[in-house]
Amino acid sequence: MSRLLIVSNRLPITLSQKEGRLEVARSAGGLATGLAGPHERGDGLWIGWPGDTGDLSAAKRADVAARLAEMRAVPVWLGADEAKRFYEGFCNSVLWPVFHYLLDQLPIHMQGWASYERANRRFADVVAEHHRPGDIVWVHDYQLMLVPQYLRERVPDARIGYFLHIPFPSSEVFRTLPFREKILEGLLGADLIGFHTPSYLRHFASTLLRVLGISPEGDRVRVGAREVRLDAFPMGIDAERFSTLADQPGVVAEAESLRAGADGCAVILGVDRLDYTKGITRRLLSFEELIKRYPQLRERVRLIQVAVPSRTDVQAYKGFRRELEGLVGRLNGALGTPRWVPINYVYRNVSDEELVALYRAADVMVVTPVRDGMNLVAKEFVAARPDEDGVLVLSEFAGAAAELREALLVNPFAIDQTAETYARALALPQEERRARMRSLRRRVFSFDVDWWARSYLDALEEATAAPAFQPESRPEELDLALGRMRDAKRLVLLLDYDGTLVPYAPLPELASPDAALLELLGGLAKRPGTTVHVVSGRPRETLERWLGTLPIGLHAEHGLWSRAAGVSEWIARGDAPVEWRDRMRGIFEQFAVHTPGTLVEEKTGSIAWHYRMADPEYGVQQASELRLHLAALLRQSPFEVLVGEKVIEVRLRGVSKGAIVRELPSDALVVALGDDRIDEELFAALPESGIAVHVGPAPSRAPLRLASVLEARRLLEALLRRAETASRLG
Ligand code: GDG
Repeated sequence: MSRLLIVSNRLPITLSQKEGRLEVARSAGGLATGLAGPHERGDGLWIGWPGDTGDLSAAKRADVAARLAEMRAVPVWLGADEAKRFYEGFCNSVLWPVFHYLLDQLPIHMQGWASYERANRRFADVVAEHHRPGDIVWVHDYQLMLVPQYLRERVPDARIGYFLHIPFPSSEVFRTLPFREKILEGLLGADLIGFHTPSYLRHFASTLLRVLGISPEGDRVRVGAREVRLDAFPMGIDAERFSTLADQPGVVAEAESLRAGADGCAVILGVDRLDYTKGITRRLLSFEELIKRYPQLRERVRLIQVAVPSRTDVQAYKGFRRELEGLVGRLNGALGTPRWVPINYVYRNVSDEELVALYRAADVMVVTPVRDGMNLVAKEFVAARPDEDGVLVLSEFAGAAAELREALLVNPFAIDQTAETYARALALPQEERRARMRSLRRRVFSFDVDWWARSYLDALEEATAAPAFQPESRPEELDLALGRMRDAKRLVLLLDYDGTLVPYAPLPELASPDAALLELLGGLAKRPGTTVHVVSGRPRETLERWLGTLPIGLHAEHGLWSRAAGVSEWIARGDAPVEWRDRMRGIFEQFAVHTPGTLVEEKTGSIAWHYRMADPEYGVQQASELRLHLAALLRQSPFEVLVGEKVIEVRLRGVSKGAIVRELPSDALVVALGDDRIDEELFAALPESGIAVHVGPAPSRAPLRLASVLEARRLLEALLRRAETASRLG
């Protein structure tokens, strides 16, 4: 079985000083319990920051590392200042608010990016030091989004999974981050990227398209020659543990005592880290509204709000705490009576037993974050109710709402409606409470944390079992092909233009050849026994203007027109009927008008609609619409539809790049280079002895593959030099 290396910002271990000695203890959190099993199995490791240990001496560090090693934990040491800039400065002051849609919490100057990069680099280095071939690496959360890429750079064939515990926001919000491209590239180093919900996955996919121009296909994205899978894995809890704890006599007694202490009041409970994402302010205001609307509830209901201290050094959290405590005071003053304190506010950590007793004592549990990746508290409440009673009021904006549909769902921003939902929850008949709770419990027990870890790791195993995409050709393979080209008495080069000899430009007319390319093509044409052809989808005029003075064959409009080397006359392979062309033009122009940023290009034998500059998502949508429309329309016509790289083209049937191959001398070695779907026609038409070379990451039938235009040019340049091997091409 493969060894599992878990990587998270914090180790699941607490270090503390006792009488001058460092104590090391396991901590409980959701991730720690959930991954304890997989961590124990095999001889896996857990790699992470051991927490703020001050600046330890080298000897003390070695001592701590040895004690951690007994627990299979590996520390990543970060200097105290560096850790502060990285964790408090960047992770919690910049990434946290952006990913939770709270841009008003952002400092004007987003500081700490360099520390974030350095800390991520440090984590990746430690992982790489411990990595053995075959290991599975599972990286967690927003603090470590660059680790997959950095680790991939150090260990190219590592098997890397990543899981995001917080929401992935809409691209409209994500793209406010100045380092947005780098973050996405960091994540794409992984083989599998997991999210809590399908909607975060959807946001991520659309962000990839909008920010990096990469379009995911179904559940996968192609990145160079690699494939990255995307999927949703809603995290669960250790439901059995919470349920058992809730039935312990001590906990049952504590729950009863809490109820007795409530003086006959119904108990509404909130438990959260003190964080501005958890919706505590609006929750309190909804409670105020409840009392105002239903005065009969005065002295009959109480809100217990546990706020657990969190990120106390971060400025926004200090301010939030002051604001919240002011509000609790104001509301208790305004609503309370001499016999009744409506809001019981507790600011401290509680033990597991206290927590579960609170869950058990509550009539209504209010989990109303304004945004939350999942929210485990909601699931814990359900698990802690073996009595099948209690009502869960849950925010639509918590990831948990995607699963816990039997809760009373609320929009926490709608304060009046939330107040009404509280009233409804308090009045819910027992039968309905039971029916809802039973169903919730089934779900929380079936999809628990073990299920989560297992399903993620199974998917990661599968994703990394075999490379699904053709990798770039190895230097030895290229050397072999180069050798054959050098030895050939007659060599014919068929070269696609855009995406093969020059990179794509936003406007077709901007992709003119540079001096180096003209020199390269000229040089190849002069090479003994060599004939060069540029085979493009472009119109004759453009090819003539850009390449017309070179002694090479030119083929325009995907082979409709050809002009032999040194000849000025173009020969056509077909004729487009006028009435059809007018109809096509009408349709294409309509799409261009309704899709901003697109344009129609008219050639003699074809019409093309380019959508490279359109809104990426809308462009793809419109393109598929246009394709469907054309496919139906052209069934009985002399035209056919071609789907290219951000272009849809209608051309005369029977015209193809492949037609050119049939006219070549049979004793020549034919080598074709292309990047586009249309070039596959060329590859398919090559004689058996021919060599097809695909440029770029798209799937292709070509047995040889180069990463980019740069590599393609290097291969051709090597032909001009004797005896140079591909291993030295760069
Ligand atoms: C992030 C995402 C996502 C808290 N205080 C005490 C205590 N806790 C325990 C709770 C619960 C956990 O901490 C909090 O988990 P949440 O899911 O509610 O929220 P975050 O801490 O924000 O966690 C979140 C999660 O990652 C997992 O992916 O769900 O959306 O933000 O388990 O019980 N437990 C005890 N005393 C406390 O004082 N015993």
